[in-house]
Amino acid sequence: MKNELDQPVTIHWHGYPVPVDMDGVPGVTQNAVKPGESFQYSFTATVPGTYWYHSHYKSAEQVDLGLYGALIVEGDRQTELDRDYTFILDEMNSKGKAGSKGMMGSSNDDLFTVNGKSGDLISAYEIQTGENVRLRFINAGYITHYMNLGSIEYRVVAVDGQAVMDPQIIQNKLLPVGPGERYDVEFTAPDSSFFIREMLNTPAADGLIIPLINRTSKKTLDETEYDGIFTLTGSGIATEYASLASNKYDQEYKMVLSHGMKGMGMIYTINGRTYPDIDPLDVKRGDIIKVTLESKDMMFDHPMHLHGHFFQVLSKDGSPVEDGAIFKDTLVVKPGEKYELAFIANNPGEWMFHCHDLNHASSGMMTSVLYDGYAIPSHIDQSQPSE
Ligand SMILES: [Cu+2]
Repeated sequence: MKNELDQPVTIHWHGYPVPVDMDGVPGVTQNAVKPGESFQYSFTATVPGTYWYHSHYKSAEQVDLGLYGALIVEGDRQTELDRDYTFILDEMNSKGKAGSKGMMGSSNDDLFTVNGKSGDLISAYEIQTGENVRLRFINAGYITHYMNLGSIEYRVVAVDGQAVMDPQIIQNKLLPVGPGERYDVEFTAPDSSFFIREMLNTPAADGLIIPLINRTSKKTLDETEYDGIFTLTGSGIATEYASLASNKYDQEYKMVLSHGMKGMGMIYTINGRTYPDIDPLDVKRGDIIKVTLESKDMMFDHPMHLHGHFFQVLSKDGSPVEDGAIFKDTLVVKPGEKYELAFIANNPGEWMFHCHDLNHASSGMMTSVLYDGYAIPSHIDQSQPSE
């Protein structure tokens, strides 16, 4: 990567389990790459799935202004696909402003985009009757987008890059894609064209309509009603890893998420504190770790993202997730919700664990998972902003 910007930059490979020195966190895993300088990121692409990459330097500005892209690691089933489309969802400001949230969390963004485009500028994506189509949704923005896939029957075949073992047929349910999350869906192309629509009740949603065009058909599926929202829990799905649900845990941590005021601005807190004054989660290599994420924030969603690892969602609001092991790297914690997670400490280093509303991260909601015996290399200047 060569930095031709007039400010420093790094690249974080969101979701992909890279070695720690490739993780792209300034002041923790590397020095920010100064204007005119270069940095070589290298890692092996052995874990198939849908990931993305983005700046981790002043990311609330740099990601908001578009410094991101998709990272697709193709899997064994790639040859079975006739079409494979990636849709990166985002919100933008038509006046080109960054830092898109006001002090009280209200958004100034007036455009919803897919692959950087909105409204009539959105490309048409071709399908032909009977084709096996995969769509990869990635959310690079700050709010959950609720996608209506028309009346087609689809399967959610991967979540945050991780293959689902027994994907069930879903129909007339909105697909919610939270900040930082990825959902891969597959379907057999119908004998008609159809539209994918964002269903949030805001004018910006009207500009996020993705046409899937079947040129051999004159039919277009009607705009459909929907009767619910796809949820991970209770959908009879499971990813391919062995469940950690009945394990004994080597360490247990609790992270209470909230917000408050400091001076004239908002702060977003973990256990009442802001980064870097939050104790890291200390782990040893090989440990199985349990983390309770509890929102005592009655206003804001907090899409919590762990670098370098996949975690299993064990329970939500006290009810165990019984349909199998769901492994993710980003989890939207809505106001008042409580989740239990577990992960295996299998990637030594220091790894950020933060809110992926990047304004919340830069205003305090960030901590790290720190391996026993690991220290930040001495050549890294720890005074740099890490978010
Ligand atoms: Cu947050």
